[in-house]
Amino acid sequence: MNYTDIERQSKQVRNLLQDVYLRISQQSSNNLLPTPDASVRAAGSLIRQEQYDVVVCGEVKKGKSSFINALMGEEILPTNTQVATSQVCRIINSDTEEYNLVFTDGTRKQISRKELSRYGSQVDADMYGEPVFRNHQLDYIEVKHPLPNLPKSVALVDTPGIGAVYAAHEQITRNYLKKAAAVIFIIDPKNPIVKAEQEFIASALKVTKQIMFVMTKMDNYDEGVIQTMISRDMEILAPLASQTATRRIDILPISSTLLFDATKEKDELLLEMSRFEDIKDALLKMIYNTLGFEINAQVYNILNGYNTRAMQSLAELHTAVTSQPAAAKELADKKFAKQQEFMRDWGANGSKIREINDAIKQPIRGLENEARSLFSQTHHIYKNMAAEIDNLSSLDEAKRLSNNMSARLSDSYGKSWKDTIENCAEQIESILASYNAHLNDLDSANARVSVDAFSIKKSSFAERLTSGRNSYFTGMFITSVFAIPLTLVAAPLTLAVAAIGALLGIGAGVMTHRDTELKQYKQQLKEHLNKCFSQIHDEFLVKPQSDGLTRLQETEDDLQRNTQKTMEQIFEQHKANNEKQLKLIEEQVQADAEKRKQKLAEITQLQQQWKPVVTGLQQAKAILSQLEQNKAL
Ligand SMILES: Nc1nc2c(ncn2[C@@H]2O[C@H](COP(=O)(O)OP(=O)(O)OP(=O)(O)O)[C@@H](O)[C@H]2O)c(=O)[nH]1
Ligand SMILES: [Mg+2]
Repeated sequence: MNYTDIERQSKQVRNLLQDVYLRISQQSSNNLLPTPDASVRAAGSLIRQEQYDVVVCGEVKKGKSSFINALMGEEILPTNTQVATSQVCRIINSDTEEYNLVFTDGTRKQISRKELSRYGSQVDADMYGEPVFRNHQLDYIEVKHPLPNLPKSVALVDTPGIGAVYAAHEQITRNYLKKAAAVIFIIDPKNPIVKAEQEFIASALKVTKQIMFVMTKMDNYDEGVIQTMISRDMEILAPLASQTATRRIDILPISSTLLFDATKEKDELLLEMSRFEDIKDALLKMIYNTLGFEINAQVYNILNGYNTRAMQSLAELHTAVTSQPAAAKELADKKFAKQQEFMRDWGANGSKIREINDAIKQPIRGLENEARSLFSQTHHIYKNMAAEIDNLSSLDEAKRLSNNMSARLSDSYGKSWKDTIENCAEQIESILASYNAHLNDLDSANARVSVDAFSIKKSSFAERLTSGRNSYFTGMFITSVFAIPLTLVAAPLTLAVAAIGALLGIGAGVMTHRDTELKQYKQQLKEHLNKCFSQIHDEFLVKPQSDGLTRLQETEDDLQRNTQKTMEQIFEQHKANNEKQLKLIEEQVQADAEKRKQKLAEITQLQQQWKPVVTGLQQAKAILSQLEQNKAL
């Protein structure tokens, strides 16, 4: 299937699902229907999302930034023969040009194109010192610029190279990777793929199955060399093939240098020589597979799940209204028994709740281990700073470091601490998400009434979609579903980060004796580093706060409490929906003929109104089936 077909179909499914979502949300307060849960709202925001990130990654110096520049036809992103990219740059396909720093708290600051390298280039950082943001943490740099070959719904993301030179770079990239809808992995013909690259690719595949491989710098090598290297790399990557969406590993060669000139000059011959056409085809196919299939399928599953529950509720009520009072009573009794069973298993102290509480212990333990490693002298933040002090070669450098060391340490520890908490929260959220999904299934199973003719039965297709769901989307979906653990955790986090700043005495002149020898300077810097370190260590791991707990314990406590609260909310919502349905049926046992007639009219009318939801879902499913069948083509 060619990508224009995929594009057309993916738009069709998206429109259908947007319409279905709209209809469901219009009925969301209808008393005859179950209240849609948070996952339905999450599906709504997923289907309305305008932009999805295609993340470009690879080892240092393979040509990631050059490839993106070539797509833009302009030298926008910093490139160099030395390590160039130090921050994530998110390129939004836009008709107008604009450059912004985006901070983790969502605030942003516009910068000029010239300033881009000051904030995003390691070469500049090494020369002028790392940029320091007081009270802010840089999340990424946003570049708005035309990307003539790509759809508007795609943001291309340039990342710092993986590899051991700058440990912080790999962390930045790994963090951003979690948001990837698809990945372009850049390699070059110089050496075969190394172990670190294989490991990175394996972890990328856990985020998304949508991955493609591009080999840059082909203008520097003979065709024979390129083909040999491609075969060699394909051999190395072969064990990972089954985990990709296409179940194949293809490596496509390109010359970014030629593509750059081709885009800039709009030169067809150069374009052909750059070999971009093959890449463009594969890239667009991957993008539309992601947008058309993966994302839509995710949304379809959630909306279809709600539709099934709604239809079953209506069918059950229909039975209660049209059957004899005795039969209706039997139905009500059965439903009541199910409800009791549900309360026993899932209510406070129920066996299921105990299971979840046990499952949650593991990420909490992980948080503890990570915190202990972060606040230790073997962590790269401490080790790198100590090495930087050792390597200082002039008084000027030493002074510069004394000026920004505290702020940089505060930034690094703050960021890593935030990552640690977020990692833990993500794991808990995914446990809670499966809990919620399980309860949704249980609700449907509770309604053991023959399902109305126009409801979609759960098919093996739907099951396949669910099991194929990748963790990134689940992650995104659960973040919006269970926002509570994250928001409440944010409070001790901000405090903690502010505390780091205060402890490190930002602004307090560390170096006062301007004429002291470099050696003495170094010693003072080391002492300061050690003092800062032990204070941070004690603050988080040793010193009790006003509530008698350390900051780490407070955080664990918060996470546990919020998890509990979220579980209660999920439970209450399901309980309320069950009770609502039970009440509706019980009313019918008591109701006289006239009231029942009215109710029947109401139900029939709603079933009529609901039909477009069902047909919309059916049509979406038919197109999704086709998209799925053609995925590997
Ligand atoms: N001849 C040739 N040189 C290339 C090509 N792509 C990249 N380069 C060169 O390779 C070097 C590294 O390119 P970058 O784009 O900075 O690589 P990167 O992967 O972004 O590097 P980091 O951000 O530091 O990890 C630069 O000197 C580029 O000019 C290409 O297709 N052909
Ligand atoms: Mg780069």
